[in-house]
Amino acid sequence: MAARRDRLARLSLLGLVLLGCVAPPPAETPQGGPKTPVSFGAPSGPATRSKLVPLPKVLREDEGELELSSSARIVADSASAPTAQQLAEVLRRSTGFELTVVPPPAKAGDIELVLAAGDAALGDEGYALDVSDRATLRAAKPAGLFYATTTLRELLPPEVEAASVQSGVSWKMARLHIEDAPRYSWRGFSLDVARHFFPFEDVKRLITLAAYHKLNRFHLHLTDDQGWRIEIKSWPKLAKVGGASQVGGGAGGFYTQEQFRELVTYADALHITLIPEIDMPGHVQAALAAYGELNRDGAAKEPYTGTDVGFSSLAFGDADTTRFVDDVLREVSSLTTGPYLHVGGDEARATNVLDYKAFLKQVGGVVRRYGKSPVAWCEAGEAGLPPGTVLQDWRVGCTGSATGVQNGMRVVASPAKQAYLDMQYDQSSPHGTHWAGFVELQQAYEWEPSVPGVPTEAIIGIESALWSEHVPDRAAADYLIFPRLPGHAELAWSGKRYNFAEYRLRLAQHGKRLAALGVGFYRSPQVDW
Ligand code: TNX
Repeated sequence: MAARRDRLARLSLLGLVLLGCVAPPPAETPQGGPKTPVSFGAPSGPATRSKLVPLPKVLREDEGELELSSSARIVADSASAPTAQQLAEVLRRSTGFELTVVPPPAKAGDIELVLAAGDAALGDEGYALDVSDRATLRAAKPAGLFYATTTLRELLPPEVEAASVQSGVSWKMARLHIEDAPRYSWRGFSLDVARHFFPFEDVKRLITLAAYHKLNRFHLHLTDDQGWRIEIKSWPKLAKVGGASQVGGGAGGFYTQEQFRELVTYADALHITLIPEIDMPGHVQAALAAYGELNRDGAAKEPYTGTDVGFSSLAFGDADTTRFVDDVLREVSSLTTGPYLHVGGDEARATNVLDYKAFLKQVGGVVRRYGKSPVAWCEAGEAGLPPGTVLQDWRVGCTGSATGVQNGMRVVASPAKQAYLDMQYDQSSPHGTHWAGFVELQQAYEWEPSVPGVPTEAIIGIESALWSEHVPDRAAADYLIFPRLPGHAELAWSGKRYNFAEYRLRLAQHGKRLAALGVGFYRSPQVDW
């Protein structure tokens, strides 16, 4: 009966698809909509539209083109010079042009970057981009100017993203006017480096790719049962012992504080706030394995290399544990420039409910004392964390979000059925898992952030998450992250919701850019690549 209903639902969905209007997939269909690609012709609107992910708010195309030539310069005053240098670096690699950064005035054929406080209406992250006899990028703030440069890159042929000089490409873009600003202030991606360790260079590369998609939060899940990945000077065995394991028994690894600071600086330059997560009071076996004194019986636990969750817990009320929490949060707070510290709080099944609430309330105070604002998984919304705490809502029925919002917290949507990048696309995906279902591109794209009991104004954004129990390395990560992440980025950035039938055509173009960037993405059958 249920199977028949499901078939009927799919047939009527296919009917709508053939009529050219795609309804969102039924809420309870976990399989991601139709598998067979359907052709729809070119996306409506100007040709440039097909090149852009995420789509800007306003796009008007004019007659004619501007060709970037070897005599072009990047014109910037001192305030916009850092952004100009970043753009020059990208464009030089593939065009081979000199693209010197020079002060104003600009002339025909140049790229001109203007930071103008008078453009305050563009907001902190908005920008305007005009292509006429030159390209002019304007913003009120450096972040906006940076996003203008990512859009400019999309106007040029995909080869612009290549790491080496591309010969025989004419670097033309249409004359046009774009005005743009993001829908959400929180456009996040999270990477679990605890279950499988990802080397420093891999993390940097993913920060670069997140910034390219106009994301502005990069959350590192640094600690879990299987590994502790950040050096803590006052508790050195956390990284040395707790970091020497991972799922499946590999060597693991950790970041020194110096490396972590370098990641923070690197992300800052790309207008991304790095958010470290120290998951507590559950997900702590690696810490319990590093230090006997964190265990009630004084004996260090065995390292854990499996994939279960919810079995470990800190020992409450113990002086060593209190000192551990304080030391760790103090040291980690000192490493970031951003305001957030993620304290986890998920799946604490081995912790008694009253202890859980009291503990997280105390942790919230410690985070505040060290000048940061907590982020926590939605369960922690019940725990009396301070107002302003950001709750990350990940599962259906997590009532903590609604409670938290009543107490002045805000919510970021990370629904597993759409935003968990460790979910397989289908049965044949070589990596990932499927506890929340299979998540094909359409399902990852066509949804609206909403959390029961939470008013839409309290939802400040979305965050995609790559958990890594079943993601052993960078190639597997690329495959699962891309191309679902660009869809999430559009959802987070673009004010209006577009349908998959149109998006898939733009994504096919975007795939060429991902390929030029060296991303080994999944070539979903839902897109004609
Ligand atoms: C749930 S989401 C978890 C993680 C797992 C993930 C696997 C959340 C807050 N907890 O511990 O890695 O599922 O998909």
